Amino acid sequence: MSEHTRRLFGKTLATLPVAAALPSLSQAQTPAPAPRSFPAGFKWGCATAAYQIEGAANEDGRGPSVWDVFSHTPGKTFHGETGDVADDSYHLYKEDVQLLKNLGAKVYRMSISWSRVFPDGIGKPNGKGLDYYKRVIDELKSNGIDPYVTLFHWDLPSSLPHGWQARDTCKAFGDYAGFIARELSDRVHHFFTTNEFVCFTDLSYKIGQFAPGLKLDATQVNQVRHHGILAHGMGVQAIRANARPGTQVGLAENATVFVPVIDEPRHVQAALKATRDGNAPFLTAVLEGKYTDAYLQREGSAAPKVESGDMQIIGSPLDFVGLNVYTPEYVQADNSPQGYKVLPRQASFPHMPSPWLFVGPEVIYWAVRNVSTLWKPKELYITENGCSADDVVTSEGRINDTDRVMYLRNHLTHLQRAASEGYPIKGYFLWSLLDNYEWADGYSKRFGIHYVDFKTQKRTPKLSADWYKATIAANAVA
Ligand code: PNW
Repeated sequence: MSEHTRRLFGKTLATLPVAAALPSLSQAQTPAPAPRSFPAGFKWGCATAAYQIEGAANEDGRGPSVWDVFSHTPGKTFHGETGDVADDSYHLYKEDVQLLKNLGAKVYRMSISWSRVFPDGIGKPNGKGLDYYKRVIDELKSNGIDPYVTLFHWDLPSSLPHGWQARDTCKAFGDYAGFIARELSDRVHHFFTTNEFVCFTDLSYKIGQFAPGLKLDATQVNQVRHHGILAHGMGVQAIRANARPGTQVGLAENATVFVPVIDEPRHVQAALKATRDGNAPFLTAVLEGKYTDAYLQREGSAAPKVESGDMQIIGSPLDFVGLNVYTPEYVQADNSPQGYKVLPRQASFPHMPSPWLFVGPEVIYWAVRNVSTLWKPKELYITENGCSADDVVTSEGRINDTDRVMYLRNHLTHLQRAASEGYPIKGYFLWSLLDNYEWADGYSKRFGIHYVDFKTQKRTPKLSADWYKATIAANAVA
């Protein structure tokens, strides 16, 4: 607003008698607001991952993971920051369980550090590592919180030769998954095999932005991708073979979400086609038990080497699908052979401080709808959703993260739409319970609804924690 307008308005408003300008509040007739309610029994929780919160990198026999090696390699992470200490949740886990309890959360998505339990990835388990997870899980349960456990959230034991380039790593993952299922399925009823294929394959072996930081060619990258989904399948089978009856198994996947530019049948169809194509190496293969012809044709001689029986393992039936939802792609039907075009984002498209985190809250509705329409999963969870924000501590010690509240409120409004239309969405895990080690961004990006002072490890609820608590209490968007 111009200085002139500001002065004019400032003056006008200041000189107007308030009572004359506004009807009295008690006289105002406003319609009753419709509550944006979720189905009864909807599960509200938060998510974290081992390497991002635990710290205690060298304690009680934990072996190194590729993230220890990568973060300690100069130039790989923001200011060379590592997860050596992170949130020190290894020691402060009881405090963290209380944060969840204060929110009213009934579920918590956490991950197990593979190399804490198997320091060498395979071979002899480390009892002290396993005992830590038993302590955390028992603490959660005695506070009325159900643990949902991710087996692999990127912290691959670094002693496994050639990492995900090696087929043997899939077998090692299956053995580890079977062991955990045997040991923990008395107290854990929901397991996720892997988290976000594209991050531990493409970002790690093609772009080099994540551990182990390699830049391989297309043939090698496709093989790494194949090993990622094969490990998932072997994990599903190992859990089923070793867990107590009734144990539920799924995965947490950040499928690329295509939003139709206009909600009209031809663009909606285009979004479905793009969803299948755009996720062909990962979720499409897992839920269809095969690679699409289009993917195999596109990759040609670089297509993955598939052994007999692989696709059946990869397509092992799941009890639920977990979707990590952050950012939309916009798609438009056209007359090209593939039938659609993915539109580039304008420079002005809004994003959060993480440069990749473009904001389009309808993404969560279309994530649920596209996946449900294409593959009809029995149950769906949002296994991650949330955002970074440039949090500031006020002189009163408050963090008024209105931007994060805006982000969350809008996403949950669109998730409520999906639930009210009848899609089988069972729960929501907010990323994240607390500020933590944001991978290559180190501690420079805060995703928590609890602020962490990384010098003192003090946790402080942000405004977004108050908002989430109200939402959980009402079982409706607050
Ligand atoms: C997810 N991208 O990662 C992970 O599961 C979490 O561990 C992570 O902290 C959270 O989202 C926030 O980043 C992603 O570049 C990392 O598009 C990067 C991207 C997407 C997801």
